[in-house]
Amino acid sequence: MATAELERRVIVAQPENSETPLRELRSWVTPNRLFFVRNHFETPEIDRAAWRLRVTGLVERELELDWETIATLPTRSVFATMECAGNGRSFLEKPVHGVQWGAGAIGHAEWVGVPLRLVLERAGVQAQAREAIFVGADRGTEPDHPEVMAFERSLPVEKALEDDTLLAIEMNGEPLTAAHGYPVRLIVPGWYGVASVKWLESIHLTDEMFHGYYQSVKYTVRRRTGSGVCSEVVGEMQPKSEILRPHEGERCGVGLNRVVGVAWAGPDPVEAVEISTDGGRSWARAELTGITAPYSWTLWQYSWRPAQPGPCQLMSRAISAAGRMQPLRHDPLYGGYLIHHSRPIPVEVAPTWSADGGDYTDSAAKAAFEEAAEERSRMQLDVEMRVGGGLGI
Ligand SMILES: Nc1nc2c(c(=O)[nH]1)N[C@H]1C(S)=C(S)[C@@H](COP(=O)(O)O)O[C@H]1N2
Ligand SMILES: [Mo]
Repeated sequence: MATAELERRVIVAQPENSETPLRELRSWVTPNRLFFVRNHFETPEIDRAAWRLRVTGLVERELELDWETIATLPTRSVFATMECAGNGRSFLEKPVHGVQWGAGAIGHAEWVGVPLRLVLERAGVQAQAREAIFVGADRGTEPDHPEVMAFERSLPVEKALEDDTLLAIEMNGEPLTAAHGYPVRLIVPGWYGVASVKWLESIHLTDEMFHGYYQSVKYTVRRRTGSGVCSEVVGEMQPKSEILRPHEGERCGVGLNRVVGVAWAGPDPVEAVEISTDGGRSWARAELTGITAPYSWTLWQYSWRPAQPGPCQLMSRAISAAGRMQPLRHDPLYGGYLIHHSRPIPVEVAPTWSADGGDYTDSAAKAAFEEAAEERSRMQLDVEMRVGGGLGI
């Protein structure tokens, strides 16, 4: 399929909540116009000439910076995968409230921006500051919050000061689009997308814990601790993988089939991907076919040669460099977030080898096809690599 025909898959039209067309992806980097959009409110219209970024609260000097001032500061490039914490919600056995995402609330991009640290150092963060609150320009209400509010999230000051926490101005070499946070958005690599506040307008330093709507009523999970269960704000992305092809219900054949997908592990590089073709009973290693780096998803493939026709359940699981493994079940304490368990993809293995839907019995044609399939699996990634200053690539 030609990339030009692809579009984001709309889940909610207004405000836009749309998915990356994951099944059709062919590239390591997700093109901007296909990159998923998660909006809580309508997209604000921002005039860059009038736009200012304010830094207030526990700082030596409050700042009001215009676009030109920010754009002349040194920049840094970080490749990072961004996933919405609610990605995959529609696959939960028990329906949970919220946007009913399929698998595509995720994308991978090169973010170029000014390290937030440079701006915070200009302001001079006071020693007692514990959190930085980030405020977006979008405003609206929620059913259980009828008063108009801004989209606000906080980070611990230490996280805000990390080199790779960016005030991003470019995405894949282009200025941010309105949908993705023009003119400036926060990027917190390795964390669920909710941390990366779009249309950033102000940053407020405080010595208190921030309990805004999007990190108390929404975007929190419960977690088991030694003594019970505690509530936690959604932060780092969990290890996860997706089978991109074959698609659910697709007809495969006895013989060579190429299973391809992506895997990611938040701040960790992916160490390995395992595949099961029997619904999770046995597992084999897939081949990582692309770059493995902190923050970035990794492409993988598996040459699958089923000997018998019949229905099959394909599953994949990611293992991070820190040894974290994607689980087989959703943790009910996570509710509608952190949905990162392996999901079986049912496919049908046809009795004869087939390509593009036709059945072939000619063994020379079959051998040529298998050779071409092997060849394709060695193909270069279709992105020009530029290695930037970030910890990720
Ligand atoms: N101002 C603002 N920032 C926001 C949001 C929002 O609704 N408003 N959504 C957040 C969520 S939940 C996600 S997953 C990411 C999505 O970023 P994207 O739309 O560029 O893919 O933006 C985050 N930043
Ligand atoms: Mo999200």
